[in-house]
Amino acid sequence: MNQMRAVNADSGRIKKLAAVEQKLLWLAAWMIHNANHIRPNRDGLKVGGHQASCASVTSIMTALYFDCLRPQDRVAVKPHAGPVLHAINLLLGRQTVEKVAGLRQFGGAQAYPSRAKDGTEIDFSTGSVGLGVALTSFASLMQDYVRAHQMADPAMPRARHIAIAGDAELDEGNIYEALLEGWKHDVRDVWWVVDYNRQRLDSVMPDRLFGRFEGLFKDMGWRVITLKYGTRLEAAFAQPGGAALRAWIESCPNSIYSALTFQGGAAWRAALLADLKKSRAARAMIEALGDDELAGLMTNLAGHDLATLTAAFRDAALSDQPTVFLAYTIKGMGLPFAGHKDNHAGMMTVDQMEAFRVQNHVRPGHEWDCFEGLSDPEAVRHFVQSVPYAAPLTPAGRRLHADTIKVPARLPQPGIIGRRMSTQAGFGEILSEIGRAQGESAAMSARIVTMSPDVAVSTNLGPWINRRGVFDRHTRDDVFRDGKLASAQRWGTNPDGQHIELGIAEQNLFLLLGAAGLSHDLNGVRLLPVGTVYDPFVNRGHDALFYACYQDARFLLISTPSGITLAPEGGQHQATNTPLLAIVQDRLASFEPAYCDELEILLRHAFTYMQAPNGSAVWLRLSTQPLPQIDRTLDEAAVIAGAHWDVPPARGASLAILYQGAVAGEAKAAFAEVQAEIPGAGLLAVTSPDRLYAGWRQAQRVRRKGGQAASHIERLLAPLAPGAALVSVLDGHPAAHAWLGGVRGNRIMALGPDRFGQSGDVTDLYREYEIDAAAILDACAEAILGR
Ligand SMILES: Cc1ncc(C[n+]2csc(CCOP(=O)(O)OP(=O)(O)O)c2C)c(N)n1
Ligand SMILES: [Mg+2]
Repeated sequence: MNQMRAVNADSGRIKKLAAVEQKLLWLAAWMIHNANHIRPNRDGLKVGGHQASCASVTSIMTALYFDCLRPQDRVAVKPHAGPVLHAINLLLGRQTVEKVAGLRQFGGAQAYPSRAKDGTEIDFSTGSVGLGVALTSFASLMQDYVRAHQMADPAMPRARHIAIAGDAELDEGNIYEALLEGWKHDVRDVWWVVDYNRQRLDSVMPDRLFGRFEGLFKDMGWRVITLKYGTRLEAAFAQPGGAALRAWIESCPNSIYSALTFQGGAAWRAALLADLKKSRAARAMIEALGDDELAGLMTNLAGHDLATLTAAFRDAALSDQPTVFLAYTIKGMGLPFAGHKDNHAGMMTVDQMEAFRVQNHVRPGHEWDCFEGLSDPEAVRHFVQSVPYAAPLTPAGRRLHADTIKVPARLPQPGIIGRRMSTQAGFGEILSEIGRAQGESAAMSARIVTMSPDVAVSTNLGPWINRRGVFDRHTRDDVFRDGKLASAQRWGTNPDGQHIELGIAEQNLFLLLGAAGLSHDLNGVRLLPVGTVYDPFVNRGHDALFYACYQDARFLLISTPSGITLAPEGGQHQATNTPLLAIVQDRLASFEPAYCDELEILLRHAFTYMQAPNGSAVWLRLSTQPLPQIDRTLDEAAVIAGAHWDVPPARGASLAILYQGAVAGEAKAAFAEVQAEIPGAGLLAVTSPDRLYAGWRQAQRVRRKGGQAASHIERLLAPLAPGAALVSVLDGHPAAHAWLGGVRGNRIMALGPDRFGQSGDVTDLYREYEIDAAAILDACAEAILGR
């Protein structure tokens, strides 16, 4: 009796889920249709959207959001299923009709889920395929980190981190880099649910890929759950003739299966009857079905079977082992182009949409009504409101609150003044001092978490790590230390450690920085993540850096050593483009100090700015070039705003030399000579072309709107004579400075390497790439003479 009741309750639940699934399929398709065919289109450009990709994953998302997910779970949804996610939030009352009717429109719901633009219901932005998937693994690692450090609210249950992935995302290499790194860190509470429709953008995938994934994931300690056939197909397989039917479908190539799905019942019948001549029972089974029933049976894959999906998710939820679900689906399921190989950007025509509307019992004018066309709308509404995920995580949405961490008025200072020292060494020493966790910096010290892709030692993190330890959920011994073998590094791991050591894959660094930099929102725990990487290899992880910034993750990136100053290492290690990346990257404030007193100011600023609601992530480009550290008093606000006068120009001066970073010595040497000829000349230390440029643009905007504003760089250059010459130099592409001539109409000679570097010593390379004192003097002469 009890069992009967349970079965009935379960079939009631599946029916309601099916109603929700029907509404999500309709709403997502309508959202895209509305954007493309109903809304006025001013410019005639294609709006776009992915009805087939949405339909492919609708059952999976129904089963997850309306059966399995708990409020604390965090989900990255494949980008082109954005409309399904918007529709889910609409059903849950967390999204407005106005926004979804404005899909892909300015101010409307975003094409791909966006934390920053769609608001607090989005856990992870997605768009560049593969990155969102991998991010879930790193977010889970960070959850373990804050829990191991007892920083998280103990009343908050552990979240599961779920990626709903397209199968083509598994072609992205960053997935496998993340898998390997996740294995090393023994990640848990991660699910990747793969919408296994065997279709990517261009075509159907080759059959040879089948079976590859399972082995790969298993090798990395993952549980692999293949969800292939739905309940109806499984039942058919159990009937007489079922074995032959199963054998047929198992050996059917993807392309033929897709084509038959598109063609429908009659085509299925013809193909099956032709191939199953020898199995009378199978033929009888097929002949007993009408065309629609046969098509329904043959496309009853597990990824569209709510009973199979929910049972699998419920079962898997009993363990925290990382789990991949390979859920077989059909791209475009339930829509006229289901299975067609060209359906990725395919869209229902106006006539097809009209037929779909009738099929869904949606009255004209009621297209956006969430429960329109259902046989028992009130029961479904009630069901939707009662599922676990419908309970709000916080009254304010899915972002948790974290207090800011106090940054001391001064960072602990190792004795820097009077030494010859590089900014990279200064960084290592200051961080090491912070690592003593004494006095005012103790609170901040506890929240810093460092990470590095196998360059922790060579970027001077070593002393910090020796103080604070390497993080791992499991305590592991340091064989060298315990064997009393001499080593400067103490690398035993334990759950209290504050450095996360990564393998060499730079994308993983930026994904981890991205995850750690969202910890305040995701875990309610403010962290101060610091990542170090060789400056040229920012390029290697650039997409993931872009991605982390797009999510508004907050972290401090230290790229060092940088430029051709890394002289003997040669060209591949000498990036000149990074100062330009630093300018153009939104939500990343970038600096390049020359001296350690500037560095101290900027580090302090970074720890503050990355916590500020209107702040951002911060990037410091450092160098191994030792410079004499002088005793002076700096204008901190100017250092942070991007430049300060080492030697202010006389009013009406005809020349200023500007320098950035490691070439300070060359600029100063040249300036000493220039001063003899032009006593009023100025010497400007540029700490951030990025901030200068942003400030200049901002002032322009204010002025354009009729306001009054002068940016920092405009004020700095104001004393110079109109048309005064500027000569600028940095160890990076000179275009980073060339724009400075436009601020007040100065003639500028911008120096910096603009070709690949090569091995050499600093003297030879600075000469060759024309950033030594002689080159600066030549440029001064040229600028003044106007030649
Ligand atoms: C890094 C990156 N490259 C290319 C694209 C363009 N793109 C968007 S979706 C897609 C194919 C996706 O196929 P799949 O993941 O299998 O999803 P499906 O639509 O089949 O569900 C491509 C190539 C992208 N968004 N990101
Ligand atoms: Mg696909």
